[in-house]
Amino acid sequence: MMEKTFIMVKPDGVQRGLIGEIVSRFEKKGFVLAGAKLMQISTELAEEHYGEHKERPFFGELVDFITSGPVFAMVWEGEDVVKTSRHMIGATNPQEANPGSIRGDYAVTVGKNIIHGSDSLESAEREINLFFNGNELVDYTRQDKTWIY
Ligand code: RTP
Ligand code: MG
Repeated sequence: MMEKTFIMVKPDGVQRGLIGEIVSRFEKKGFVLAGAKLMQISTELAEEHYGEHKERPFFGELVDFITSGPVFAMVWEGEDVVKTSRHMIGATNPQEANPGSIRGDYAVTVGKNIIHGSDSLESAEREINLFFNGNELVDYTRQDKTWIY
């Protein structure tokens, strides 16, 4: 099923120069970039985005971290992209993330795990609407589509 998901390079990934590497992985996989922007997240947006974790002990740190520097927000499109991108990202705790996954290859601690990806279709829709206006997303066909599907 063709889906869209929200992917974000977190402030640690931006500072460590990993935007290009992460874009490259999704691009080479065959997913289609529908929108992207470098931005500074406000506290309000951070609290809304991570609202499901409001009661968790790490919520304050999580909001402080995600607002501590610019992030690179993206929308990627493709068949089963929500689930597949979670595999590409790897386990939340990089200690458990498989080598070959983004967190497995580049991150060490759970608090600085480089990248965010929506965990379900519903989250993807919610997060895309939270971070992007409709006119910031582009609908087009990649020339290699018939070699991927
Ligand atoms: P994300 O939402 O950032 O993509 O990460 P995720 O789905 O893999 O994990 P989630 O459970 O949604 O947790 C969100 C972020 O909170 C931080 N966290 N810290 N100290 C802790 O035990 C702890 N647990 C989670 C992580 O940075 C995680 O990405
Ligand atoms: Mg999550």
